[in-house]
Amino acid sequence: MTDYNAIQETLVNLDEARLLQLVNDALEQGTPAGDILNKGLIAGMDIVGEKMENEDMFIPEVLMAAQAMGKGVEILKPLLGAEDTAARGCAVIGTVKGDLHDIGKNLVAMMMGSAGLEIHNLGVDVAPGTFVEEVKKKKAGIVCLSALLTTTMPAMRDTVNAIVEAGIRDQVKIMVGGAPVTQAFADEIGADGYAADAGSASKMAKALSV
Ligand code: B12
Repeated sequence: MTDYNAIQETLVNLDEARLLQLVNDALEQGTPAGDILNKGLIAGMDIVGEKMENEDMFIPEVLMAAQAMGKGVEILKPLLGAEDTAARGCAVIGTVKGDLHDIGKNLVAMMMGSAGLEIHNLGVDVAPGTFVEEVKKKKAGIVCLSALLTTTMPAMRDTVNAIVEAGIRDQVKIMVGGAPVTQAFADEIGADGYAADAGSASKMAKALSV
């Protein structure tokens, strides 16, 4: 039986080598990659978030945890949700202006990629105009906006408005997500879809791209 608590604790304790060992051990035991991700790494990152809020962990430590998690995800990547490879369309994804959080956005990009979409990942701190340019350049059918801070949620609205002002709103579906984002907020800013996690995001993208 995989000890998910041990994976969470090693992430919180920033013991990267042990963390990667536990991830590999879990895979060898036949634990599904999605469970290791959700019950181990993401649950561990939630604890890191609580500690950050309570000032038990600080930015440099949170960054180290994020890096360790990233390496764990790299191990799991080839095993996560590889469904089919036929291209289903093209999606542009990025974290909005002012926001540097990219772990969740990269997970969404990875899951959508393995669901057969061609993904253009613009990175973090992406200005509304850059989203517009890239959607036009790539002729993307979907644009995905990620925000992890309440202070950067308005940049999502700015991006939706920029897409409308550029006259391309009817050519692209807009999906939004990130911990503080809700369905109500998505509706308010005029997005086409909201999903709470990478798995549902990938399903929604498939539905929107048909
Ligand atoms: C790691 C982290 C950091 C790292 C980021 C490293 C990196 N490369 O991403 C660093 C140290 C840089 C950082 C910095 C800061 N952070 Co920070 N950070 C976190 C932390 C602990 C984890 C975030 C994470 O990766 N979660 C794991 C992933 C898998 O989950 P996720 O991002 O939510 O993504 C999932 C879903 O939301 C969804 N999703 C995500 N994007 C999208 C997009 C679409 C289209 C869809 C459909 C779905 C979707 O799918 C994902 C996968 O399932 C959170 C706490 C938390 N529990 O969220 C705080 C947190 C987000 N940070 C916070 C803060 C305050 C900051 C700082 C302002 C701190 C400071 N004083 O400097 C800075 C801001 C820097 C900036 N300008 O962006 C606060 C935000 C509070 C708020 N309500 O606004 C949080 C909540 C911590 C807290 N409890 O106080 N942080």
